[in-house]
Formats: sequence, C-alpha cells, structure tokens
Amino acid sequence: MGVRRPLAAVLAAVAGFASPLVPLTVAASPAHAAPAGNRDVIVHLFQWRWESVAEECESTLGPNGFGAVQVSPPQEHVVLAGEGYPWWQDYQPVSYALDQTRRGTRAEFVDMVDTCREAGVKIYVDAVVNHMSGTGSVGSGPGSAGSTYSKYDYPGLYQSQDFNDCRRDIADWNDKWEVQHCELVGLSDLRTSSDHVRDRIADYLNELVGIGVAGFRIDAAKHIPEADVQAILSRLDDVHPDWGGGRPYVFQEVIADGTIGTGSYTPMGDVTEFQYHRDISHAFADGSIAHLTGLGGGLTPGDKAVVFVANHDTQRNDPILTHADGARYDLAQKFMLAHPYGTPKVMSSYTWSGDPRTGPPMDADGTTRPTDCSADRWVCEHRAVAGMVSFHNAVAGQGIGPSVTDGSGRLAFARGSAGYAAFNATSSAWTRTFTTGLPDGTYCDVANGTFVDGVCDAPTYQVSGGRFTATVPADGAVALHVEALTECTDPDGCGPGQPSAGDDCSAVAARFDATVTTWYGQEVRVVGSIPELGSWNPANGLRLSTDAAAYPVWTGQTALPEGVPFEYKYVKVNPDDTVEWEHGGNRWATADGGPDCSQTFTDSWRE
Ligand code: LAG
Ligand code: CA
Repeated sequence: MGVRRPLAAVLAAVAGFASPLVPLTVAASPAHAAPAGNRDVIVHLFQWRWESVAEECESTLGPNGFGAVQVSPPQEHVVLAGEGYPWWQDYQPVSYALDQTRRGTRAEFVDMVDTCREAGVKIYVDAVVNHMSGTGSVGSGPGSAGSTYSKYDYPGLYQSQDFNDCRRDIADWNDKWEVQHCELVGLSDLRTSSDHVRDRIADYLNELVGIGVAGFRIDAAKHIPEADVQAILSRLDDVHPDWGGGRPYVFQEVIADGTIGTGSYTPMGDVTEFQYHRDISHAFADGSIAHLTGLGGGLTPGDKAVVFVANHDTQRNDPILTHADGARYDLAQKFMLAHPYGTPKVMSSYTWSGDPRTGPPMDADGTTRPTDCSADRWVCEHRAVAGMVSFHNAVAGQGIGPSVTDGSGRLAFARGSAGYAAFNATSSAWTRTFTTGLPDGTYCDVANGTFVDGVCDAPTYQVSGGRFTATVPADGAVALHVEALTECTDPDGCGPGQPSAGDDCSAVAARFDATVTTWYGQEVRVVGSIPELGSWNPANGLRLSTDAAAYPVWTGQTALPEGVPFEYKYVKVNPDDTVEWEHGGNRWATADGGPDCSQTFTDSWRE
C-alpha cells in the first residue's frame, strides 16, 4: 500500500472521523525496552525516596530485567528528631496513612507504582504489621503525617485492647508463645488474633494493592502467629490485572532458629532464608567458593526461599560481607544471580560512618534526599550487578551443568545450554578455556556490564566449538548467556528471538500492518529499539498511513537488518505531538526475510 497522502485529507474522507479531538491519556514513554521472560529478581532500594525509585525503574531496573523493588515502609512512622532521624523510624508505625513519610507523599508513591509498572517492575511493600511504636524514643508524636499517638493508643485505629497482654520485651527466645506475643525490642505488639486488628491490617495492605502494589515483605513475620498471618493474607485482594491478577506475592521475614523454623511459614508464602545469607557471605568473605554449586542444599526448598547476601539489618548488626567489602561483595551478589537456588534479593545501600543508626542522606528536617548514585552516601551497588539480572532471567529453569574449579577460590559452571559463568574469589586473575553448551557466537559479558536493547557495554567473548577462553579478573566474574549475543555464528542458530546464523538477506523489506482505531488528526507510528524504528523516540518512529479503504489498518514499510532482535510498540501521535503508547509489554521480533527477503508484521493496537 504505502499510501502517503496528507493525513487530514485521507481521514476526512473516512466516515465517523469528523468527531472532535478527544483528550487522551498520555502514557509515559518506555525510555528503554523491557526484556521479556521470567522476572523475579527483587532489589531492595533501602530508604529511597519514591520519586527516586520511579526514576530507577525507568532508567535501570526495567531495561535490565529486575522484577520488583522492595521499598521501605510507606506508612506513617514516628519522627525522632532527638535521635537524628534514624533509618528505623519507619519500623515504628503510627498509622497506616500513606500521606507523608520521610520518602515522600502518597501522590509520589502512587506515581512510583505507575511508573515502575510501565517499566515492567513490581513494587513490594515492607509491611510492618506485627507492632506499632516503642517506648523510650517516642512520646505522643506527631508522626510523619501529623498523627498523635501513644504506645498503646492510635486514635481511630488501635486502642489498648488491640495489643497483646504481654507488655514487656521478649525474654525467652526458646518460648514460641513469648516470641509471638511479647514485645520485639519494646514495640507495642498487635493482638493479631483479633478480627479488628486483622481487618485494619488488611485494609492497609488492600489500599496498597488497589494502588497497584504487587507484593509484600512481612516484617517480623516470625513474631506473628502463623494462623494470624494466614488470616490476614486471606483477606487480601488480587493484584492489578496488569500483573495478571492473582494473589499478591508474599515473602515473610523469618529468621529461623531452634524454636521457629521457616517450614511453619512456607504454607503462607515465601520466606527469607538467613542460612543462605550466612553460607554465601562466609564463602565469599573467606575465598572458599569451590563447593558452592550445592549452595542451598538442606535449606528451605528453593521455590519458597528469598535469598540475599546482606540485608539492611545484617549489614549493621552482624556484617559478614557488605558493600563496605567492595568487589568481593559485588561478586557474591553476582554469584547469587547466577545460581539456581531461591529468589534473589539484591541489596542497595547507603553508607554511614560509625553509628549504624544513621539515617539516609537527608535534609535538616529529616526528609530523605533524592538518590544520586554519584553523590551523598548512596552506594547503588545493585547497578554493579544489573547485567547479571539478565543472566538470571535467561537461564531460568536450567539446572547447574558441568562445573570446574581451580583451588578453593574459583568456580565456573554452566546453566544448561543457556548460560555459563565463572567466579574468581582470589586476588589473582584466572585464565583458562571453559567448555560450555552455548551455541557459537559473540557474547556480551554481563558480569562486567549490561546488555540492553541489543547494546553491549561490556567486554565480549567468542564461543567457538562451545569453548571460550577468558581471563577472569581477581575478585571478578565472567558470565555469558544466550539472550546477550551480539552475533550468532552457530550453523544451528542461537535460539528463538536471537540473532540467527547464515543471514542471506542484506536487508529485509519489512512491512507493518497494524489495526488501530484513531481519531481524526491522529497518526500512527511504530517505535522501537533499533534506529530504523526511532530508537524509542516517537518523533523518529516509522510513520504508518491509511486510507478510507484500508482503515483501520495502518501500513508502513522500512528496511530492517536481518537476524537482529528488536522490540517495538505502536504509538498514536496527536496533532499537538503528544504521544499515546499502546499498553502492555514491548513486542519482540527478529527480522527474518525468508527466500524473498521480505516480511510483514501484522498486529493490533493493545488497549
Ligand atoms: C525487623 N524485622 O523483623 C526489621 O527488619 C528491623 O529492621 C526492625 O528493627 C525490627 N524488625 C522491627 O520492625 C529496627 C531497628 C531497631 C529499632 C526498630 C524500631 O533495627 O533498632 O528499634 O527498627 O524502630 C529501636 C531502638 C530500640 C527500641 C525500639 C523501640 O533501636 O532500642 O527499643 O526502637 O523504641
Ligand atoms: Ca507479635
């Protein structure tokens, strides 16, 4: 077809198009493509402002395939000016109002959830529901949103009868009843056996689900009787349809001990596996990693375990390996992302000197400052491991294949024929040839950079005959996987959606046929990850056209490189140049010209 008449002229001829312009919702443009596939990796953006989380979703988390952000608690909290606004204010709720925390307003929170959803990233809320505030550091408030309160009285929410009767600290940690009914570090312990309390907690969590929150970390879950956790979770609504509906994802903070194990909480959801944290951290701290193919053996079943190298408590109270350890710690987080056991939770920290109570970078009134990864005390160590998230996603479902070691500090292993990773927890480089099940081609080393929109910003390695030779840096890694190929040289191809070998077309004559209902004056374009489709800039996208006979099918043609995977979406462009993106994730394709070097993409606008 290829009709290129002035649009107004074309559309004026179409019956029903004389209607006035209707204002459109302008959805945020995906600055980058969101990788498809399995996305379950969680990053804890500890203490980040909502607006900073939103920016990170767009710039880094979505493009690299992170699945979710654990955000710090969003409910109203105590404000402890006298103690210099410590980070742990958040863990003392004053009400379930989302109006104002040190990290921002309710509107900013909502905007974050929406922005992250557009980027394909879920928000998991740290739900502090075992307790309210403590004595000592608090008086009557007001809390961060202005509420007054006292330890056992939160007007309009909880009164004295809503707290357990054991109004003292947990003393005997071998007594399960005490652990669950007395006070954790002096925090007033909610009577979670009561319907009133269960309903209030469920109201709070359902408000978040209504905003689009997709999951929860249940803080101090071990201190809430199992039946009470069950009763609260059973009251929750299903998550937003954009996430496929279904139950919210839940992981429970259970620091297992001889009295309470993770097993009593797995019926309700996932659990934190602290033994994994200790095992991986000691192994990397000691440079003794050769045995780690078996990591996770004997622990909570991997499909129920959330795993981490450090969390916000361990990095302060019981540090084994943390951001302060630099490359070796990054290496451990990379290993976690390469290894099949558990759902990985990557830590993102800020530094403090001396006093571990120190809050995040903040203004004089205790309001948290926006994150600038190159300033203040933000570490942003999740960025150093971002490429490994793509490895984790690409090898999902593949077991550990053949492994090699060299002394106790070096270990390399395959993940089926989808990936291969080598880790060197020693102070000298490790050069050797590795035998993999990977198809032949050029691979982006995602342990040392990222692979986004087909662009590799890391060293590349040539796999030939399934083998590659690498020098794994001291305290470093090399990781290759089949979704980060820059060129495929394997005669059998490199898998669906990947560059294919033996490209026989110099270019593919590509045609897009899209069924799109438009208003008079609107234009339709194809915008995508490759320059031919505007590199995600709608202004440079491929313009489609239609006419009275063809409408609502819009058509356009361009030449595309064969065998290069790309992503795209359709957009409607209004006369004032505002842009409406179609909904849903990015579309994926690889031009494959076939014998006549042409290809047609037939699509329908996704509402
Ligand atoms: C958690 N998981 O079960 C959190 O991961 C952990 O960070 C929380 O403790 C704890 N449970 C309660 O939600 C943090 C700090 C504590 C702090 C507490 C409440 O690690 O140090 O306690 O939050 O803000 C602070 C003081 C205590 C005092 C208490 C009550 O440090 O000395 O007794 O407040 O006033
Ligand atoms: Ca309790």
